[in-house]
Amino acid sequence: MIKSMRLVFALALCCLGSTALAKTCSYTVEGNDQMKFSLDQIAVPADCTEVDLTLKHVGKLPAQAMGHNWVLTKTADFQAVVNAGMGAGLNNDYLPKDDARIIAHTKVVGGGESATVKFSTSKLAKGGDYTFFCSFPGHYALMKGKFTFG
Ligand code: CU1
Repeated sequence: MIKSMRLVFALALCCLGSTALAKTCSYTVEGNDQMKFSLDQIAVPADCTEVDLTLKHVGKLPAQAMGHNWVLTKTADFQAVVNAGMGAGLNNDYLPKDDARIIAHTKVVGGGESATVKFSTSKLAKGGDYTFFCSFPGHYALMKGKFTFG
């Protein structure tokens, strides 16, 4: 009896421990018809193991005219990814295909729609310099912000 109690205790310790290690941190960013994001900065604490990011288009215009996505790259890669995505078209979310510089991205959404992306923070360096932006042609000038981890 005591042996089996010990086993249960050991199991509880094991599993409580592992859930405490996994931590999803959720963020919601709104985009509107004025080509603006609701946040210009996202600071993810070091204990987050996963980021769950939802982009909500609170405007009314369709994706063809005022589509928005949420894209994350290193700040050093941001301009090159914007340039490479410009001609990629709406069907490719205005992003170069299978580009390793893109850490995470949502699809392009229009007014009233939303999209979510989840990604592991193991892809991020603590103290790294990241930029999030919308890759719809021309939007990055206004729709961008600073993203930090740790
Ligand atoms: Cu946009």
